[in-house]
Amino acid sequence: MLVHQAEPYNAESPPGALVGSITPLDAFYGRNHAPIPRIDPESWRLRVEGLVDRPLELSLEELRHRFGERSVVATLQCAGNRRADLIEVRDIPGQVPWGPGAVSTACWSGASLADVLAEARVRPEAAHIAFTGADLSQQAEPPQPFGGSVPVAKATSSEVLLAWSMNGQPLPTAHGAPLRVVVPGWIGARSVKWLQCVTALAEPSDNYFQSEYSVLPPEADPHRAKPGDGITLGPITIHCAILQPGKDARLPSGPTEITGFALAGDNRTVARVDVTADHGNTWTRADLDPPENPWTWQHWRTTLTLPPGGIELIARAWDSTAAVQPESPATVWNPRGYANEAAAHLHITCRP
Ligand code: MTE
Ligand code: MO
Repeated sequence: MLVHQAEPYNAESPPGALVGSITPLDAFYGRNHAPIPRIDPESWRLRVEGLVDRPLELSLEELRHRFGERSVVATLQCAGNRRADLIEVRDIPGQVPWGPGAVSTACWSGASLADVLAEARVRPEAAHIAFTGADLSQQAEPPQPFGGSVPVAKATSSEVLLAWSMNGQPLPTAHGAPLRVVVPGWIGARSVKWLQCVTALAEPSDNYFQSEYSVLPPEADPHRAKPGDGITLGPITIHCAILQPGKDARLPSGPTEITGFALAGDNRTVARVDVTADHGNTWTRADLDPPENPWTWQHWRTTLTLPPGGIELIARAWDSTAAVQPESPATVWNPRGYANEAAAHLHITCRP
């Protein structure tokens, strides 16, 4: 792991860990805003409340027995992934300088959130479902538990889980045990770990982190921004990464295999990935693995014949709505350094 911070623990997956369809538990990235809370799974209860006709309080055993287990393979990606490329455009103080490894894929298992909400009978005036974790973050003033919300339509989609298991193992403490939300296709921040409370609301969550995860205009001062000043992040957008060759690799010129993955946003699929080694004069279409589902990365590969010298490889992905990644991180720079959706760039050197 590439550890950015020991406490709270923030570490990205090394590139070699992202080549498989599923990321092993010990290589799955970790993103935390506070120390990992201590929870006794025996006395822990999930509360479901707010604009519901039947508030619930459920133990893990009750959740398992009343709702049964579903599994969904889904990629989680932090909205701060690839902030390092934005920092090269202009500094972003006080934020984790993530490289391209704040993204991983797991097979999540747990109860369908839709089933739990149906049991609680969400009232028609509820428009958002908020999640609150058990960890207290000092980043908020005064300190607050981590939380956020998604609209009712997303919360009641079949892919949204209250997960107690990851890759067939009990959910690790670092990833939210005893229970976490998994919101496939949305920024990682909405997949709240150490879940305590699910609340049906008329408005989005007023948790600090709901509005912190937003794109501010370039001239804004992030320390003075108020909720509503930015574009609140939700569904992720089309993204891709180059996995092979590695950054700054030195290799022989000639036919060279280039590999990577692409990830589409909520309910979209990856339509195409193109790669260039000549600044976009010619693009080669990569071979793309078929999608597992709309919420999981798709690996791709192609072979380019590379000349000797310094080379910049660029890969760009298109989604099923024909949205394409913008060329440069400068286009999308923002004061908190979120949602860097620019095309993947990588420098390598080829020997004659
Ligand atoms: N949930 C809680 N309770 N506390 C957190 O700090 N971080 C969020 C989300 N859920 C966070 C949380 C963010 S920003 C991301 S990207 C994902 O968890 C990361 O999940 P992981 O650590 O399991 O990879
Ligand atoms: Mo995140």
